[in-house]
Order: sequence, then structure tokens, then C-alpha cells
Amino acid sequence: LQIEQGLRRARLGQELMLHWQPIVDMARQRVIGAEALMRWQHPELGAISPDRFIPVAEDIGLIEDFGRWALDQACRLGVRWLASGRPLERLAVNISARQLQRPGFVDLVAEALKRHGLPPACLELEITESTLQSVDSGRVILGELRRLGVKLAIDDFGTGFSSLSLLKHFPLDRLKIDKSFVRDLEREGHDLAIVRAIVALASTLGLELTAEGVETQAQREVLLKLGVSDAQGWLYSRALPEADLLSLRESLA
Ligand code: G
Ligand code: G
Ligand code: G
Ligand code: MN
Ligand code: NA
Repeated sequence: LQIEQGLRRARLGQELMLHWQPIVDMARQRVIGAEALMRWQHPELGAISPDRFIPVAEDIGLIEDFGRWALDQACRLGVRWLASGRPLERLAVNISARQLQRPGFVDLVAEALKRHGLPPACLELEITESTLQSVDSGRVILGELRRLGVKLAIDDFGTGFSSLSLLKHFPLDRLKIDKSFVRDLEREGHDLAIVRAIVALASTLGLELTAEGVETQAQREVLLKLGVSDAQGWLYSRALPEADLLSLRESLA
């Protein structure tokens, strides 16, 4: 309840902030984009994890406002990034089932892109397998988003159910390999076999890949050997405030 009341009071851009986790091309050691991750600094309780407050925001209907704001911020940052002359592959934003379901979501995305002048292909929407399954007209909505030119990624791939039929039935661009499969990649075992299978699947279906939760050089090397080039993780950086993201981009380059 304290979380719920706090969230209703919290202001976007003040207590609630977006941080950006760099997405890195591991072969070239270049920052090619970032994922928006929401952060909440509660005045009394301190930092509260999104794992705790996002589900509450979904339950009480605040996630739509939060999500609209995150999309807007991503478009704004994307334009700023491009204006600096550095190539940008994508800024990724997490989308909840409730947002996707809401009538007018596609228009809202289109409007944000247009208002800021961001090329649609620079925006990637991350959706989990369970979201895809729970949204009735998910396939139609994703089709419209795809026609708009934005990119679509499955988040936490491999942790949900019926991944394979989802891949066949939905228009998708990318799989984000869940960090639970990256953790023990250095050791010859199940995780290695699973990531190998995901790589084969993606290649067959023409999907791009990003590895999540890359923490060590050894994981990086295995992933590169398997053919996974893009990654996020603490080996490179945690999620950063915008200014720090933009300067890390310069220093990794
Ligand atoms: O950042 P970690 O940073 O702890 O994020 C935890 C979870 O919160 C992740 O599953 C992430 O997808 C989710 N999350 C973070 N920011 C957002 C957001 O802006 N919207 C939605 N829907 N989920 C988010
Ligand atoms: O949206 P998603 O569920 O993918 O959110 C990414 C989550 O992964 C966030 O909670 C983020 O803080 C976390 N994360 C990012 N990099 C790492 C990492 O290298 N290791 C671990 N354990 N978690 C990470
Ligand atoms: O900085 P951020 O808000 O993304 O941190 C989310 C959580 O992940 C925090 O609990 C933080 O302590 C942890 N974390 C962030 N970066 C690292 C890291 O490089 N290594 C480890 N072990 N934990 C980290
Ligand atoms: Mn994500
Ligand atoms: Na993820």
C-alpha cells in the first residue's frame, strides 16, 4: 500500500527516472543503443526496484502514463543521439500488456515518433512472451507497429511458454536471450546448449539476437563464438542516467 500511494504521488522525471543500459556491439566494442529502465527513488524508502513497482503500476493503471512518458523520452533521446552525429541502431522500451492492449497504442507510438522526428526503425519495443499470449489482438497490433516501421523484440526470451509457436505467428525482429541462460555459459552445460539452440532458431527464422546479463569476458567470448554480437550487461555498464550514457558512448568508441 505504501508503494501504491507513493507511486500515485511520484512525479515522472523527478522521483521516477529513466536510466539507460547501453547495448554494445561486442566485436567492435561500440555502444549502438540503449534500453530504457525505470528507476524510482522513494523519499523515505530509497531506491525501489522496478520488479516491485512495475507490477503495482500495472495493477493500478499507472503503467500507461509511465509507458507513454518512456516512449516520449526515448524519442527525444534518439533525436539527440543522432544529432550528435554518432550512429544509433536502437533505443529499446519495455511495453506492458496493458499498454499494448489499450486502444490507440499504435497511434500513440506513431505520434511520439512524429512529434520528435525520430526514424521509426530507431525505436524497438520489448514485449515478453506472456504479454504476447495475454493480449487478444496482439498479432494485429504488432502487425500495425511493424508497418509503422518500429522494431519488435521478445524480452526475457526462453523464460515464457510456447516460444516456438509465438515465433511463427508474430511479426518479430529480435530475441533478447534471457540473462538466466547467459549466467553459466562459460561452463559446458545446459545453458550453452540452450543458447546454441536459440542461435540456430534465430538464424532459421531471420531474427536478430541480443544477449542480456553479460557480466564476464568469458561469457562475451562464448557469445561471440556462437555468433551473438549484441549484448547488454554489467561487463559493459549498468543502466545509466542520460548524460552518463552519452559520455560512455564516447569513451567505449
Ligand atoms: O532494471 P531492472 O532494472 O531491475 O528491471 C526490472 C524489470 O522491470 C525488468 O523486467 C524490466 O523489463 C521492467 N521495467 C523496467 N522499466 C520498465 C518500463 O519502463 N516499463 C515496463 N513495462 N517495464 C519496465
Ligand atoms: O527488461 P528486462 O527484464 O530485460 O530488464 C533487464 C534487467 O536485467 C534489469 O533488471 C537490469 O537491471 C538487469 N541487468 C542488466 N544487466 C545485468 C547483468 O549483467 N546481470 C544481471 N544479473 N542483471 C542485469
Ligand atoms: O544500477 P542499477 O540501478 O541498474 O542497479 C540495479 C541493481 O543491480 C542494484 O541492486 C545494484 O547493486 C546491482 N548492480 C548494478 N551494477 C552491478 C554490477 O556491476 N555488479 C553487480 N554485482 N551488481 C550490480
Ligand atoms: Mn527489457
Ligand atoms: Na529481458
